Amino acid sequence: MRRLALFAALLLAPLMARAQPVLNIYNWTDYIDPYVVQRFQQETGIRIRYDVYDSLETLEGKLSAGRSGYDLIVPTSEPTFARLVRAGALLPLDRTKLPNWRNLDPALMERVAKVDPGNAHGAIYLWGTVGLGIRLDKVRALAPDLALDGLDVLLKPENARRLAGCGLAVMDSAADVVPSILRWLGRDPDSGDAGDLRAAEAALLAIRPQLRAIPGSGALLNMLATGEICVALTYSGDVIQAAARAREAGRGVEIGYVVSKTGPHQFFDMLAIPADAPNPAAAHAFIDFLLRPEIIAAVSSHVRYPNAVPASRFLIAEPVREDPAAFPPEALLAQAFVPGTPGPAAERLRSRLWSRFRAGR
Ligand code: N2P
Repeated sequence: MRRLALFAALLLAPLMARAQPVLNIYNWTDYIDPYVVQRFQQETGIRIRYDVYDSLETLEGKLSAGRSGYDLIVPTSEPTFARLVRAGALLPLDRTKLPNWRNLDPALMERVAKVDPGNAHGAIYLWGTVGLGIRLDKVRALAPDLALDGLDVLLKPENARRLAGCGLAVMDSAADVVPSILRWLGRDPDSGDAGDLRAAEAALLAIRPQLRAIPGSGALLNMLATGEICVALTYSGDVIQAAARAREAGRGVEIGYVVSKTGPHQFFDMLAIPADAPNPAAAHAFIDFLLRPEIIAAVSSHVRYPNAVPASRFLIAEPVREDPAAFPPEALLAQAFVPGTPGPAAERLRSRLWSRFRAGR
């Protein structure tokens, strides 16, 4: 009898493994708490396959090829999510499968409804700003008189020249860098005007010889954490994660986060399901799981980005919740701008600008 049971188990195991539902997630690097992934798998028996990208350009490239095979993606509200909504590339969400939708902050959801009427295709996952990660110990030693209070630290060529020795970097993303450059120049961050974009290109090329790298945001986080670079333009939570890792390593690397004095670039990243997702039911289950206050609080505590579930606020680890770099004060947010979605002509100019910047000419 026992032998028969063993035989049956051996025979059935591969069949059962094949029947196990799978959820294919495509998310940003360093943008979830692994415990949350594990807990979802345990609770539901759904197996998660998890891939990562570290720029909107990579995400858009993958999706535009079609049949990505993903069930859940995390595009920024503008430009990527807006374009996908417009192209009909996302599945309308079934709210009857999302009881925790009511936990979302209506005021924040209203802001992204601009590109997704009625919030039909996406829920806000996390949000943040773009600014400078600065290795304070090194930069203070190299330039004690330099005010560390805005993008000038990197974008003024004379500052870049002074600091070049300790390693400067800009993340590799036209979509998430160009708006801050335009704003720093006092121009419209969404401008598609050829003159404005030439000015942005000139500003980037002026510091290009001083840059050690133009890495993807994921690689940049690591370079910042190890102290390999000392000033970098990237995403808020990535800098705060790098700072935490550097502190834990205990080698004296001290990292701070600084945003533009004239108002930072703010972004909202959306949970969305591709129209051709193989397993939309599992994707709905995962979105609803993430919208539980204690789950999204675990995510925010781990990755150091705020979310859109107000009831999670006091469940977030105190050092993260109390960190103004992660949770910017209202006065700063009032000055922030959320970039729009460039049309095809502006997009072409931008991507040419970006290739020339990368090539350094
Ligand atoms: C996570 C970066 C996500 C923020 N590493 C970019 N929208």
